[in-house]
Amino acid sequence: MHDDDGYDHTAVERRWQEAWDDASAYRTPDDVEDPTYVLGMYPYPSGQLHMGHVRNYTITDAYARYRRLRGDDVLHPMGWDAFGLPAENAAKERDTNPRDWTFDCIETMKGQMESMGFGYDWEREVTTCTPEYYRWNQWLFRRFVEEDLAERRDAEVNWCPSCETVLADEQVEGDDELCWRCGTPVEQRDLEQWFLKITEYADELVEDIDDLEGWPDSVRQMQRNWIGRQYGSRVNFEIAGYGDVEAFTTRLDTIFGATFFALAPDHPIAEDLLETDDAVHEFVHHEADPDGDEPNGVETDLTATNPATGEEVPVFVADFVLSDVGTGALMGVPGHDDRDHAFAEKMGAPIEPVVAPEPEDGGEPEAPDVSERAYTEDGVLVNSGEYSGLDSETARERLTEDLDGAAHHTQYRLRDWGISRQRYWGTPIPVVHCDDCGPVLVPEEDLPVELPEFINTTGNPLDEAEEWKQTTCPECGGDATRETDTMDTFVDSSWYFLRYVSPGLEDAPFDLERANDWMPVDQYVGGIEHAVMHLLYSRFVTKTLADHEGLEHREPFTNLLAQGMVQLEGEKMSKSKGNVVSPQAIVEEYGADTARLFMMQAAQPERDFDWSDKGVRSAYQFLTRLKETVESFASGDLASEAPDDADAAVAGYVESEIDAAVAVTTEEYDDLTFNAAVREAQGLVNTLRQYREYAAVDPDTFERGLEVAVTLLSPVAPHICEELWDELDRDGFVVDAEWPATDADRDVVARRRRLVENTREDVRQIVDVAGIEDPERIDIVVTPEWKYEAHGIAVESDAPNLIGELMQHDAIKRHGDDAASYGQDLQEEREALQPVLDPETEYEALEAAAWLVEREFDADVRVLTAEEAPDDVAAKAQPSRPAIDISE
Ligand code: ANZ
Ligand code: ZN
Repeated sequence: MHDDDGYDHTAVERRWQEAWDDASAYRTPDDVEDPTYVLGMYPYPSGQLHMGHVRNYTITDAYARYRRLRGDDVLHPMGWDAFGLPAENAAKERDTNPRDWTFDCIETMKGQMESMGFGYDWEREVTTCTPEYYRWNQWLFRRFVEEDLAERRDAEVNWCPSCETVLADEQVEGDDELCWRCGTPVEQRDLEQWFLKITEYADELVEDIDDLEGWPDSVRQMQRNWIGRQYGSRVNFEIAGYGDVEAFTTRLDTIFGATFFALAPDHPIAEDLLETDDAVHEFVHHEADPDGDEPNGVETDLTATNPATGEEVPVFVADFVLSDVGTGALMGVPGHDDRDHAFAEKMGAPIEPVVAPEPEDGGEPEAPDVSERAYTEDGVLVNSGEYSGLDSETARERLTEDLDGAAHHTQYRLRDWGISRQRYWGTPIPVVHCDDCGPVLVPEEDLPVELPEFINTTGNPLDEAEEWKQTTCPECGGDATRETDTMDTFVDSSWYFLRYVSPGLEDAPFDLERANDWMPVDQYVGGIEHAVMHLLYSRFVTKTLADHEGLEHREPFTNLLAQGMVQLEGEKMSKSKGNVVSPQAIVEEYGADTARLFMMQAAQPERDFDWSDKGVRSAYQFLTRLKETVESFASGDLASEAPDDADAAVAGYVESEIDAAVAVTTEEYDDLTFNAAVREAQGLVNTLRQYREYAAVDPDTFERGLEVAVTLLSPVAPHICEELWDELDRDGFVVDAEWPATDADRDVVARRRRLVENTREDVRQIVDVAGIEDPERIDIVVTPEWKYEAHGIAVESDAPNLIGELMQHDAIKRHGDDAASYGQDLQEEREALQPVLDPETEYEALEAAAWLVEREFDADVRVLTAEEAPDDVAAKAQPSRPAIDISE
């Protein structure tokens, strides 16, 4: 127990975790039809649940619980992204093996998840490093090869000549690119590697982003940028001795300003030149720095013919020309491209304007001054021969048609997905190499190809597992060796969400029929760091399964929430910075419910927020108060004298606040704005506490309030709510309760509350300004009916003469000068007018809230209609702004 004024959260949490467990409360039976699928990105089992995980999984858990309360079947599984380099490194350091290390980590983290009260169906747990799982990666790989969606080709890897091993990018350190183990400068080597042809789906992957309306715009944009589709043209420049050389451009309209031509350092022509040209050799091998801020290059002896002008332009080898973009060659237009401008300035190439801004009202286009900087917009062509005067768009079309060998071309930034990794702890690529037959797929009946025992070595352990490596060729039966590369772990996570549907299935990766019923994931939640690759690969694999395996869904995740970071003093919590708050310590001191409540109330889930001990304590205090409120009621402490009429009026207010709380939290939970949902539910608890202090409580109203509050808070703080549900003598678990119903409308609720708040504020002002010490009676006077009518018309109408329009209504016109002057007021405020409550609702809302004013000022409070009040008072009232009359 924490301190005197807390509660025994450890006992409460343990009790309900056991009870849920005994009842298998979170199982999703296989025969449910179409559960709401709520999924958090599965973690890498590093050994410790950190605050980022806790936030991620609390969001998911709260939403899953909310959907259950709404009556949905829910699928809410959890698993482990269990392959990966850190386990291999840890195993090497500790002289154990990655498998044992990983399973130890999983056990610890699973215990931590259980202590957080996350309601997972653990019978659907998926662990990617088990042969039962990764055999399906191998199956998938086979299917990709069979469908011609996988291919083996040369690709560069990082190579440490001293360790004689391939290094992952994260094992190459610093700008000098040194081996993490021995500090030797890393080299690049070409190795044969496997690629999945995601580029064949590039168009669909971009186009379908438009339909992902449940995703954050930022993520959609990041996906678009990553795919980087560009429409442009290919165009040929002739280079003596090499013939036509192709370049890709999005701005063929600028070709008259192409004053140089540039080749990537590994363009075939550059590679040819460096044999004989020392300067090119020096540049390519020692100076080129594609990641540098400045463009660098070297001039060659070659010239290229600009096909539009017929002029010879210099040819450079330049490091800002990327070998895997377009054709690895570009036409340089310094007048209209920033990089080309910087390069031309440095190398002394001419800079000429050939596109001018669109002239205003039919004047002549005027060439822009491009000496200092490029003009990069579209416009009207100048200095471009017969094309001068055309707009950029038209010019691109014409030039693409007219120039010899030019053609439309769509270019993508997206590259095929290289999945080969030269490491142990991953899925073995199911291929054997035979001298006679080449690379041969391991037949399906021989899957899985299991990992051999781990060997602690500097190189790839699979290379040294001699016995495992030696095998026979499935095609010719001759001697062969196994592929020693394993798969990128993004392969594991590209379809794991399908495995949860039928986790134990032995003859297929997933039950197709059930996947068709249960997919897509309705709500996916995870970190923004996975916004590009993981989501893109998952989308790609889903599309291939739709094309080749009968999956009826082409997108895996309908709604996506990218949660913000948990920070400490404005900085990301991280082990290396030593600024982590351990979830375990918080759970011990305050309990999981407090940790969860604090996280959810601190900010909207998408936002970053700062960890705050004060916030944690206040969450804990709130739960303690909630518990006290329920317990004192349940133990009969509230039984007082019978409620009188005044008490009944207060009860009426409380009833409407209960409905209001249901209406508001429902909407907030639907939007996953848990902070607002929690705020509202906490407000209800406070209202109940004020109620019991001020009035003789109606037990039915109070009990309903408690029951509702406990239900509304249960998604976020499930243990204590379960305890209090029990305390209130309710049947079953609160987890299985029914979400409270209400007819209350959110907008009406907001207007009622604004009305009450403004009125209370007005009373305070008057008391203050008039210096009233001890008000005896406060009259709140509601506006006469006709003003509502006039206000309603003013909100709706767009007639230019509002007063004229108002006077067409007899009920308004009848009030003569008053009507005209009120009409004038409305006319002046017209833009800012908001809809208001109808008169009855307004009267009722003020009447119900009168006790709040009464309590605050210790005065008699009356709510009067305009007819009941003196004319001069009633005349001051306006819709949603009652008149106030105070007597001492
Ligand atoms: C001429 C030109 C004129 C271009 C102009 C742009 C503006 P962005 O810049 O993202 O729209 N490009 C072509 N191949 C390249 C390669 N291998 N490496 C680096 N850059 C390459 O991308 C399209 C432009 O990138 C292309 O259009 C080309 O420069 C350049 F005023 O051609 B442009
Ligand atoms: Zn063979």
